[in-house]
Amino acid sequence: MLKLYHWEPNANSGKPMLALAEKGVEYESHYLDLLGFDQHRPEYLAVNPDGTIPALVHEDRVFTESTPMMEYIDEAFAGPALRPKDPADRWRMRWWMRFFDAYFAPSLSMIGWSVFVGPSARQKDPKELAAAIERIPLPSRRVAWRKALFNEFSPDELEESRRRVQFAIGVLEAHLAGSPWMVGESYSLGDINGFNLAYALPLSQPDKCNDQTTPHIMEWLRRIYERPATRQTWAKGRTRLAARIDILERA
Ligand SMILES: N[C@@H](CCC(=O)N[C@@H](CS)C(=O)NCC(=O)O)C(=O)O
Repeated sequence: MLKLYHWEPNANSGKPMLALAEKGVEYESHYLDLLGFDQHRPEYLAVNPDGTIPALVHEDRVFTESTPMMEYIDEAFAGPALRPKDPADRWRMRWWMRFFDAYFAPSLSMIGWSVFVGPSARQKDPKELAAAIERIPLPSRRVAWRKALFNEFSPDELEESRRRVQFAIGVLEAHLAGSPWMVGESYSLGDINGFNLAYALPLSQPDKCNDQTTPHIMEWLRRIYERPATRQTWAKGRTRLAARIDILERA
């Protein structure tokens, strides 16, 4: 049986969820509450010792890292192809995915952790929080949690993230003005990757992403939102994070 350990359909967890839905592949869903630190519990560390989400288990092998995980899903299962055949187009798709993962995501994530994850998790008992931080296996994630929980992102760091988000939105808008999808004429993992990052931009960055300033991004987001696989995937969301997708409903 195929198992996916995931949180909300959002960012990294949403990538394999959406890829599996597009291919029509059934899986056993294991929802982990990221804000409840389920990802650091021993049961999950036995699956992914890094304590990060998502993780896919197929035929007793564990797959981590959401972007190569999507490539595995596309390759290993039947269903519509989610990668272009042409080698240059495939390179271009990976180029976009690298841009999303290495440049856009960390900046957007820092803003998200400072305005959503930190304040939401801070509601818990401070002793419980300190113990939860101690259980985090990866030092880099421990630092990220500490910064979010104790509001330690510096104004300079946040400003630089906002600048990068603005830059990335500009790059995306310029590209989509000349192309319906991230690569060529068909929907691919590049779009799935970008959508998971960008679906809530009109809500989280309303001054930077809106119908007037970025009409091509808005149209691309709405087209992806209207796909049955996207509807089905976001219906699995349990919190107001995933519910933000309603912003893409056409008036
Ligand atoms: N590069 C990894 C990143 C995984 C990751 O950091 N996931 C976040 C959620 S989007 C996480 O598990 N955070 C929980 C934590 O750090 O405790 C991937 O793409 O799968």
